Amino acid sequence: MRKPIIAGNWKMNLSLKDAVAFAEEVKGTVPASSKVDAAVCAPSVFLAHLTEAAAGTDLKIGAQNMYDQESGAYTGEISPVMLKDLGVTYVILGHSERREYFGETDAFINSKAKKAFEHGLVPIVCVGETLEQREGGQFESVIREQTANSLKGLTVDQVKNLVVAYEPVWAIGTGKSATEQDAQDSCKFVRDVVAAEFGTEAAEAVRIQYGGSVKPENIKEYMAQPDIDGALVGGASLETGSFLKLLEAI
Ligand code: G2H
Repeated sequence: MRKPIIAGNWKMNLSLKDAVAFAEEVKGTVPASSKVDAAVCAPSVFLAHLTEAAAGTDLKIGAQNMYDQESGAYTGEISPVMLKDLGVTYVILGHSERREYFGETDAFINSKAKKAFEHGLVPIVCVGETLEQREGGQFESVIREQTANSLKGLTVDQVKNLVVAYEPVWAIGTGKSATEQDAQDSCKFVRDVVAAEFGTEAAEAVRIQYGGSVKPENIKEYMAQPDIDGALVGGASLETGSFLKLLEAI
């Protein structure tokens, strides 16, 4: 049985004061990590404060990005060593906003995923098609390529331990969520690609999240699907009440 994982993706939102207050408020209330993995992926400038606030609790902290080098002349970048040093657990890689606005490629995301593992971070690797690609019948080729290329060269054990977030770009922040059947079919397709590339053992173990306008009102339907193991949640993870409701629905 795969353990569910609910991760908030705060994107570029909240103030430091709000972020710390959030962690203080939810850290004692999140369900036990034996039942569900609960995390918030925060802007990097909040991470040190959040890992300190949530230390020793079942609320885990994630970053939203990292660079694929340990250190050096990379102005403005953040290394996996730094994230690990702060007590960060997860790192989102290849979110569609990074692919779209910052030109991130599968090869770059793949390089980051390898570095994340080298330093003991758990990558949440994002894949997803645009509306144009879906309507143009390219769903399968796009998702196959993104999944296979982003995970290329990882070991079976690494694949078993990472998280893939399937997020259709047309459902992100738009309020237009995929139907639970569409989300299930897409997550199943991702799992089939993992099986083809890494074998059935890896495919059975890898956790696949659905993301895109998930909220307390619709999370139960998604979580009831056999190939959906959790959710990557943007807007609905910004307030403690709704974040806790998402977890209670598991
Ligand atoms: C998709 C998701 C979080 P939202 O980007 O990764 O955001 O839930 O606001 O659609």
